[in-house]
Amino acid sequence: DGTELPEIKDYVDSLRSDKQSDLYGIAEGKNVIFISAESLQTFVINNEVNGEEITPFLNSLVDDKDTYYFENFYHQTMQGKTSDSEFLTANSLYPLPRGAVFFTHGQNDYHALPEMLNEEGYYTASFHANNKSFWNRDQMYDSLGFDHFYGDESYEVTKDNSIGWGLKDKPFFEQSIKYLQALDQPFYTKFITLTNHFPFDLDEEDRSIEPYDSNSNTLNNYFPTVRYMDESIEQFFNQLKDAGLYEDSIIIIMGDHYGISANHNKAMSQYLEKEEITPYDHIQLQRVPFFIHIPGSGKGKVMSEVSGQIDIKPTILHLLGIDTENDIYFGNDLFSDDRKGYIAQRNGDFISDKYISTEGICYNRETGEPIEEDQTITETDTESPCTAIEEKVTNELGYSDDIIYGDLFRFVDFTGSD
Ligand code: GP9
Ligand code: MN
Repeated sequence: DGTELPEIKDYVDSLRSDKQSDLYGIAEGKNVIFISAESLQTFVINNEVNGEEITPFLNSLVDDKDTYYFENFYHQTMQGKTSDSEFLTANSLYPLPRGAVFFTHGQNDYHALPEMLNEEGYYTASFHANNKSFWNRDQMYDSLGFDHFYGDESYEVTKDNSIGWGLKDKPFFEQSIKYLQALDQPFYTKFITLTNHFPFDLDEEDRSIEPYDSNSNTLNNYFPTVRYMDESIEQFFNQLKDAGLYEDSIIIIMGDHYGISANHNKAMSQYLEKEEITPYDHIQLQRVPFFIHIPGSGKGKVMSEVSGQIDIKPTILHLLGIDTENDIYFGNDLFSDDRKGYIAQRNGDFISDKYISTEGICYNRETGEPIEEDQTITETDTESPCTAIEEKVTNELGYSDDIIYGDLFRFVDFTGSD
């Protein structure tokens, strides 16, 4: 019956400040084009394979004066993979510890980003050239407030223009433009890429760089498909310019989750020239790129703050100048000075400004040294400095689960007249 709600509301209110950031409203009334980049991890950014740049276009965005790039941004997904990243992005709630919330709680009441934008006069749509019922998207998208879902039946998919999971990214973006041009503005649109998906199959003709050479074909083939996706995104930027949609839009790019699992640690350590992949390294490999591109803003920079997918909803709303005072969510506006300072992983691990906690060990985030062995930290006499954050993380994950399992938003009046 929602008796837990006041306690949860108090908690989420304590996570944020009343003061809006300097960028509040900078993109008011603009279209939002959100690109979910399949399996894109941060370790490929500004990196090379066989002496070749892997992501030349994304690298150029890192240095672009209109782009904010978050170099310490973490995915927070579990078994629901892409769908978990969609859930985090839309709701700033955590996915579930088991299964995919898209399947298990697709009919809950949510107060999601598409629905909120809808109320502000935005048209909202998702584009993804896969079967609409995959991950139960057709049902969940209704619950999240999307006006329309352009699934595989909206695309011309042939043997020639598809590989692996379906339509290749370049024809996907190419064929999407006509739909985008026809939408009422302002719009919020999400594009989910597909080619850079395990097992990273790619036609010879689409391969601009050669695979890596290690005992893992997965890692080896990852690099050419990442490059293909990079090129498809560059092409999309140009198509948006040609279509006259670029100037009035902000473009956001996010890696959805890791592409290279811990099964490939040996090859990964070879590639990264490390003796081994430690639990600390493993957490650092959960970083995925996050870009906010605001044409004409001129103030872009590399942001080093610890951040994650939980932060996307409040960040977008604040950029658009939409107040979130009565909303219930667990992230922060990434441009606010007053943030939580930690990112929770679904299994209770976390990354804070100073520490990384995983497998019960507390590491210095900067050095990667376990705290007990780190002479520079002195406040460890009685308990690990990770303990206090651990408690908050457990608490917070529990509140989020309560909301989902209890379908608690049924009982909330988000208009603020409480
Ligand atoms: C499927 C695509 C990939 O439609 O989003 O899903 P994933 O396996 O990455 O969750
Ligand atoms: Mn995915």
